[in-house]
Amino acid sequence: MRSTWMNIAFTFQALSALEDVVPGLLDTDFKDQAFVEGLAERSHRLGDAPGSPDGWFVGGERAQPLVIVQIASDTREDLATEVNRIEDSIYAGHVADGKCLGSGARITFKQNGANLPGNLSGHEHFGFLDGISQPGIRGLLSSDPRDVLTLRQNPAKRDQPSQNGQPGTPAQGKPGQDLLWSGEFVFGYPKQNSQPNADWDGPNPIPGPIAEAGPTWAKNGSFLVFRRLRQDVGGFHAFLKTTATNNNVLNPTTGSAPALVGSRLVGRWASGAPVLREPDQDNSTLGNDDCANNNFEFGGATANIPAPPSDPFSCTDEFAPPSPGDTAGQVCPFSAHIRKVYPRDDTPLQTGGYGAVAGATPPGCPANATLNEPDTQTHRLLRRGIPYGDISASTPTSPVDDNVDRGLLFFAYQTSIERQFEFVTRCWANNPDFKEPGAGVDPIIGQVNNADGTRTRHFQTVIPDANGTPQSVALTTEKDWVLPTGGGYFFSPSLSALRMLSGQV
Ligand code: N7H
Repeated sequence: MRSTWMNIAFTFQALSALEDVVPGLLDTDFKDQAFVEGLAERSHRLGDAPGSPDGWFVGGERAQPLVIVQIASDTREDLATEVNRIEDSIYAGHVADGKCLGSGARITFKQNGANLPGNLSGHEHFGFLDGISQPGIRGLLSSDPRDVLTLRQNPAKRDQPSQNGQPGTPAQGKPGQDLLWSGEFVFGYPKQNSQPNADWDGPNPIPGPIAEAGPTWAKNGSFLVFRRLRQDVGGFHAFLKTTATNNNVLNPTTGSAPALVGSRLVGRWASGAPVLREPDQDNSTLGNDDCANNNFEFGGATANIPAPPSDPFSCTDEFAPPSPGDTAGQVCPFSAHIRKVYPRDDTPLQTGGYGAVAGATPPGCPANATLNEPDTQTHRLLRRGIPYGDISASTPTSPVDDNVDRGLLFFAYQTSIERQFEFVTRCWANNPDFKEPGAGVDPIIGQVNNADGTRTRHFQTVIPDANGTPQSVALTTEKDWVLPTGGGYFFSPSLSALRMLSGQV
C-alpha cells in the first residue's frame, strides 16, 4: 500500500490573524515566548550568522511564511499529485455567490527534499546515517494495556522498580531509547519529572505536570521548529582530511584517517555505528541494527543483551562489541555532536574538564554542575531530517568543493521551544564550556558570533595517533559547515483544532 502524508502548522502571527474569524482564539496566551516571538526574532540568540534572517531563503524578509505545509509520499507521482491538488486549492479559487474568489493565500517558498539515492539512502549529505536516536514515548494507542505507543524491546530495561532508595533503571523501547512522558512532545499530557534522582523511570514513574500550551484548544498539538540548514560538504570533508594529516592520525585497521576524525566529531561512524561500541573502525552491521546502534551510555558500561529465549519482539545485540562507557570523554569526546545535543546519563567531571573556561554560562542556562539525567530528559526533541539538494561527489578522503546549495531540512517537535530546541542549541551545542569547561562548541551545528566579529569556532577532540594512542587535540575552524538559511517556529494543531480553525465546528 502506498501512502501520502500532509501536515500543516501555523506561526503565532498566523493564529493572531485567524482570531478575526475565530473570536477568542487567543484569549489565553501561548506560554512559550519563543513561539510568540518567532524564529526570525530569536535568530540572534541562536548564534546565527550576520545577515540572518534577512538573507534567508525563507523566514526572513525575502519570504515570511505564516503557514508551513509538509507533504510527503511513498512515490514521486503521488507526491506531485498531492502538491498539485494543494496548489490548485490555493490558486484556483472557489465560487461563492456567483463570484470567483481566491483563497487569499500565496506560496512564499517551496522546497523539495528527499531521501538521498544509492548508498546515501537514510544518510545526510556529510555521509552519516541520520534518524537513529529518538526518545521513546510512554502511552497507549487504545484501552488495551498491551497496545503501547513504543514497544518495550529491551528485556533488561522494563520499568525496573527502584530499590533501597536507588532509582529504577530506565524503561526503554529499543535498547538505549529511554521512555519519556508524552507531554514532552504533545500538549495535554504529563511531562517528565525533572527532579534530580526522581524515580522518573521506575514501575510507577512519577510524571511531571501536564504540558499546557496556553489555549485549551491546543491540546494534542505540538510546536514544530523548522530550520533550513545548508551544508558545506566539501569544506567539512577537507577539514577532516587536514586534521587527520596534521595530527598524524592513522586508522590502524582501515587506514581511513579522515573518516576516523569524522567519527570523533559526530560520535558515530558514517554507518551509524556509535564510537563507544566500535572505536577503531566503521561497522555497518552494528550501524544498521537498531537493536544495537543506540544501546550505550556515557556514564558507565552497557551490558550486551543476550538472545531472548522466546519473545519475538525483544532485541538482542549479542553480536556487537559492548560499550564500556566513557566518563572521561576519551572515545566519544565531550564536543561530539551526539554528546553535545543529548548527553544521556552524563554528569559533571570532578576534575574540571579541560580547565579553560572560555566564557560565562549563556544567559538562562544552568551551571554545568547541575547536569543530571532526569533534567537532561526534559530537553529532548522528536527530530526528522530531510536532505535537500543534489548529492556531492565529495568524500572525506577526496574532498570536493563545488559550492552547491544542499543541506538538511531540520524539523523537531516539542512542547516548549525555549526548553527544548533553543536550550539544546544555546546551552549545549553553542556553549563552548558544556559539558566541561573548554570542551568547545558542537563541531557540526555550533554557531558562534565572537566579540571580535569573527565566526571562528574552537573545540577540543580526542583522536588516536598513528600508534592508536588517544591524543587530545584543540581544533579551530573559520568555516560554518552547517549554516541556517531559513526556518520558522510553528504550532501544529490536532485534527479537531484544525476543524475548529477552519470554522467546521
Ligand atoms: Fe543532529 N550529522 O550528520 O552529523 N545528528 N545533525 N541535530 N542530532 C545526529 O541519532 C546532523 C541538528 C540532534 O540521541 C546524528 O539520528 C547534521 C540540529 C539530536 O544520541 C547525526 C545536522 C539539532 C540527535 C547528526 C544536524 C540536532 C542528533 C546521529 C545539520 C538540534 C540525537 C544519528 C545539518 C538543535 C542524539 C541519529 C542522540 C543526531 C548530524 C542538525 C540534534 C549523524 C548534519 C540543528 C538531539
